[in-house]
Amino acid sequence: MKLSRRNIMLSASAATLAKLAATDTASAAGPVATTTTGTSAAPRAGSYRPVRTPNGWTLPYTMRGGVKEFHLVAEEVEHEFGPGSKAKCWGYNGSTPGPTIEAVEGDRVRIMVTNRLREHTTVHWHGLLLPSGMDGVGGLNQPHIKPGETYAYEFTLRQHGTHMYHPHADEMTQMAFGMMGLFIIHPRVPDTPRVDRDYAILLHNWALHPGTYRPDPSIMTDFDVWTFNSKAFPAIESLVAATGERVRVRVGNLSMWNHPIHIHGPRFWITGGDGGRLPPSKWRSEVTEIVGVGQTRDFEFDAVAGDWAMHCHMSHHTMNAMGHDIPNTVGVDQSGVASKMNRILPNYMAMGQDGMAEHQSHFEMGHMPGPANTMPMMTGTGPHGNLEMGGMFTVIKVRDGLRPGDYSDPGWYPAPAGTVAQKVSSDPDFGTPVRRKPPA
Ligand SMILES: [Cu+2]
Repeated sequence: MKLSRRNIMLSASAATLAKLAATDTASAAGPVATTTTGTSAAPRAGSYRPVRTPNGWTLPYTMRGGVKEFHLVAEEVEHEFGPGSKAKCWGYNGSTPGPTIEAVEGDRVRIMVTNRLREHTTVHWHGLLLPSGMDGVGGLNQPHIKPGETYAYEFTLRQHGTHMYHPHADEMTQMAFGMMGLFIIHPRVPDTPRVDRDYAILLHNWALHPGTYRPDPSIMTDFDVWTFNSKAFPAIESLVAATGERVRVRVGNLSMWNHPIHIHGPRFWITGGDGGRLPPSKWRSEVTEIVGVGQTRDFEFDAVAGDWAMHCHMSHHTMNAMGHDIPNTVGVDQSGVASKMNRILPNYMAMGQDGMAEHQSHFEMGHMPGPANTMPMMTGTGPHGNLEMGGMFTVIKVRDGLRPGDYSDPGWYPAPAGTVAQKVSSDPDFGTPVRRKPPA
């Protein structure tokens, strides 16, 4: 059976940037970006708790005459989706997604955009309220930014919420190659309840066909790699929190599919998105929330101890490069097939007779070499065995007593005795389950 799954790899520059982001996002975001929770003093206007972009980073700014000045550079980047899958992508400042831009409602911002691509580009500030000439649609609102040129966008932030940026020039190609980023605007006056951990994730899909090294922009529906912040499981960082902390996960979608994002464990509420944080009377308790193409949604919950999966609920979106249009071998007697096939294909293995789960173990034991530069379809190992996941999947790790701001991976959850599902029999005829009779 043809297996194709993809991995993403980190380039050296992206790894350096990730390290920068992992040190202290508050310092990267500037001097106003500090608050403490648990104090009785009213939060200072303009202060905020910086977001954390898993596997990503936040763009520093410079204050010039009361304006926060950012500088984006559109360029080709060497990107790793996960172990064994690298590609030439396009992004900003050495990474895809580009760095997260973070500011406060009421700020005046200036964003320089330098084009180091070999074709023109622009940047559209998706969802932001701004003058028409700053909206970034090439040819409509402004001339295109030609290779080598730098344009300045300048506007005042008149809202708060979870927003995004992306090109509005040759969008099909430039977005397919990974040009996009998050634009987080905090409220001028911090509202309650304060969040203790504020994560931001951008969803994307990639037609990185098995054995290739550049995403295919011509694909409309049939993608190979599904990513959170341009990483596929198991390369996606875990989201870490202390028991009882208030956690927000902001999710934006600039892919070509809608993604039903599902969080296991705690009850979560949809508390806002591109419209900012809603009043609590508008919050919705959900188990799965579709984040549509071009939308953002904020998920909030009080952290409950454990290891909790967070993933897209489209089952093909939690796999890496997928072999499409392959024969269905489940239930097919394949005895003798491998020995016959081995005369023409020495590495052929007859698989899939009893289901697909065996793919991961065959691949990881090296029995079944996959195509070059391609992650296995299913991968990842947990404390109890193979996870058989990929793509848009990560784990929220909640532990008692973590220090505020400690984002280090705490390992697997040490479940208290008696709270783990356990084997009670190995006999298929065990017990007296009630079963429907087959139709006469
Ligand atoms: Cu999905």
